Amino acid sequence: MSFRKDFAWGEATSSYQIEGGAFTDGKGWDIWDVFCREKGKVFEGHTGDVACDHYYRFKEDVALMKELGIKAYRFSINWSRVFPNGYGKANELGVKFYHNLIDELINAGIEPFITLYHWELPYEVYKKGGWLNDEVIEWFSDYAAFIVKEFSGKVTKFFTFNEPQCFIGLGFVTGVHAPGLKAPIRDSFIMAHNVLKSHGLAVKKMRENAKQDILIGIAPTGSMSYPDSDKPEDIEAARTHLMSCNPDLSNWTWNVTWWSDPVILGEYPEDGLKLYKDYLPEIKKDDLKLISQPIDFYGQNIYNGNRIKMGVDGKSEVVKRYEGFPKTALDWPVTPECLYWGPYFLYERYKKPIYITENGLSCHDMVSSDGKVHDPNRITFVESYLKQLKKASENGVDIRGYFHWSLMDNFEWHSGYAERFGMIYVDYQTQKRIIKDSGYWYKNIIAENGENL
Ligand code: IFM
Repeated sequence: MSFRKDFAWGEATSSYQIEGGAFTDGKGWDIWDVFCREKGKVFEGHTGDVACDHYYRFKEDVALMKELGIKAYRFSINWSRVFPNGYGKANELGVKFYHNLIDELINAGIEPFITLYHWELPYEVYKKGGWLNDEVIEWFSDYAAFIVKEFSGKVTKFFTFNEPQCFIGLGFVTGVHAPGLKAPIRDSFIMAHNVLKSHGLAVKKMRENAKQDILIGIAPTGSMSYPDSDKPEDIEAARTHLMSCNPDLSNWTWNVTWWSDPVILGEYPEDGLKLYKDYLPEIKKDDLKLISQPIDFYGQNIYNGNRIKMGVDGKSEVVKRYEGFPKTALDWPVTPECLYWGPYFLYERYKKPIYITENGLSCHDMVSSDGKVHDPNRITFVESYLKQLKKASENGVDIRGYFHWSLMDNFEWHSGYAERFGMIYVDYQTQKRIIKDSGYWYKNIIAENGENL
């Protein structure tokens, strides 16, 4: 089968990156509101205060999605818009905003996919210790239960966390993202364990509170590994490389298995337990039982990967990229093969239906003299990646959907508005939107269900 008939052709965004309305209608501060106000943390002092002004322009944005024929939209809810303190009394106006957005999507024939956490930790929760404080497990799962109680009459697909690798790694290990800390390594492992326990308890409470059957997943990220050739030893080397824990403690969060094995297989990977043993908190049997609450699908954000071959010493070896290797505006390598081999290896290990929850690139887009935005590099990139995904689907990997990152240009974290990832161009001075060439191209792919790839 190429792509399923009900394939979720999607676009993705996140709340802080597009909404704006940062201090509107009772929203509480989140850690990004605070971080952006620290000198020198974000490119040229940019903030998400206004971003794409989506809080006020969501109707126009949904209309644009409809024009593009988008079938599914993955967006995140800002925890601190719903619970300004992280727990306690919900903020009715914040909840209403998401109801309005969801109703607009459904009326436009677009299926909403909700992500509960795309990095907007309420500042009040952070002040109480954030992910280091065990109480966060109750607070997050209560928030998750509330969201499901509120929206599960209309929405059936939910993701708990987006990219725990990033929000723990960049936020608390290297400190380039909010809250900008370089915590002791031991603390980062406590936080990671609490994130996973929060996921598990959230899944449990979400099911208990759902008004109809809902489907739940998680959306981690990571660099994929793909073989240098079709030789079985290279394939095995790539598999091992992808499924190994990162020995570099200064960057340890960048791996697949430390996060996904406990969630799906109910245990931490053995190599990680050995590598990280001096830094781990107590891991109880009951913790793993909680973390591995059954989920329905597996999300994976995939942007690039490494070519791997079997070394002469019988170990996986990264093949050096040739001079002039294709790269995006952010200098990320262009490696379409990762959208075949990534899902292939992940499906083999976790045996769950897969959604590609993010994939895309930043380009140096600008408005041309004809008033249009021509972005041939984005078309080339997405086309080559989708071809690989199609091949994976044809070879039996259960791929349910693809969410391009991103619907529109937005606040790219510490790079501010300097990077453009959207299929829709945003002029931040006027908030005018222009559909880029890639948007029209994607429309065509969607209309043909990818048969024209
Ligand atoms: O913009 C981010 C997104 O928030 C998380 N995944 C990667 C994207 C591009 O950097």
